[in-house]
Amino acid sequence: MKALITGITGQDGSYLTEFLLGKGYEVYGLIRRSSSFNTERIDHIYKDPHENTKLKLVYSDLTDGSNLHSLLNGINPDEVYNLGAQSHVRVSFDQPIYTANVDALGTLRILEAIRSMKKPAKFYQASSSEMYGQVAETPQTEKTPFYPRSPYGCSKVYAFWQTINYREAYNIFACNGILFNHESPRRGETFVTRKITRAAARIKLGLQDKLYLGNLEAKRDWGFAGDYVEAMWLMMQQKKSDDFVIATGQTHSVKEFLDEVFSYLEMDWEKYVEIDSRYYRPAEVDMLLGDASKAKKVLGWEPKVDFRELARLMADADMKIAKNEKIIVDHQGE
Ligand code: NAP
Ligand code: G4F
Repeated sequence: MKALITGITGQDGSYLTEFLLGKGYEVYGLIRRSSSFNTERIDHIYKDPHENTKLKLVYSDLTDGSNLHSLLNGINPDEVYNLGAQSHVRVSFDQPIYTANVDALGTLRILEAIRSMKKPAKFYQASSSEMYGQVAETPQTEKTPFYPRSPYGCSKVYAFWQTINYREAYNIFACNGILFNHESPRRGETFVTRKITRAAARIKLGLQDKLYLGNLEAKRDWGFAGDYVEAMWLMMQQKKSDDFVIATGQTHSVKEFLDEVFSYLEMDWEKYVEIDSRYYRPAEVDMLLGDASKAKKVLGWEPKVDFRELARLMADADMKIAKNEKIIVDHQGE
């Protein structure tokens, strides 16, 4: 089996690559040209002599339709996982048009490329709980109406419906995974959980004094990224394509995440955290809580890592990084 992943250099792309290689897939990943290295999350796979023949990286971009068209027709993958996106909600308010170009139209460009294939590949779209925005009901299911609250959320709603439209209009196997927030030690450092675990570890070792955050009352249904990529693959193995909510069924505030991490590292977060209005959003999503009953029933999927374990595994990983940083700082001071 041959899979193509957009967004392979991101958090989910790296876990999904490991997962698919483990299943014997040949994996093609689209990477963007960058002036500095951007393959840190997959370097360990690429450099592994057992895996590097089965992982191939090709340059492309979701804004480049003709390139996507020739790549897909040249590679002829069986499955396409569209994980590439400008994925930061706060940034989408600063760059709404770019975000729509990549997240909304980028999805359409991939779908058009798939439609042009002799044997159209199966398609997975990385849809998001951010589409529920100002939630119409709690918990949120596949039937809950969307009310996006950001340019990112609006772009993902567009991509969600285009995915369904290509399924219905052209009979393409196209599914939406509506994933609630999922985190890991590979999470980007500007998302709130990782920002907290990075800072807490550095504060613990005296490398940093303060942590500046925005809205601490927001609540999210946080799961572990490693668990969630399995659900993506399971959706692609069904007889019929469909849409699934993937979530833990528990919601916690940013404050609770702070409590969990700082108390694990034996510190009181209130001594270090300060509020900076720059991190507030023009419109906020106050609370998300997913109901993954359909995925449990149809896919047989279950989350394995809970909130406490997630906070601790991220804190442990960031303590390791901070210890190395401390050695360098101490060495420079000698
Ligand atoms: P991430 O770490 O931010 O990774 C995003 C990936 O998209 C990176 O590989 C990035 O490449 C790539 N990308 C950005 N702009 C691109 C463009 N113009 N063309 C091609 N690739 C581009 O995101 P993630 O957390 O892994 O999330 C994966 C997907 O799931 C995203 O679509 C996200 O919106 C969605 N999602 C995430 C969550 C979550 O909680 N993590 C929940 C629901 C949905 P560079 O490395 O070069 O920047
Ligand atoms: O970690 P966040 O930036 O994640 P957010 O906005 O929920 O988006 C993530 O999850 C979505 C799924 O629902 C994905 F689709 C999306 O791609 C992304 O992965 O913020 C979480 C909450 C927000 O309410 C935010 O206002 O934390 C609050 N927050 C408070 N202080 C902060 C901060 N968020 C960030 N990034 N930085 C802060 O300093």
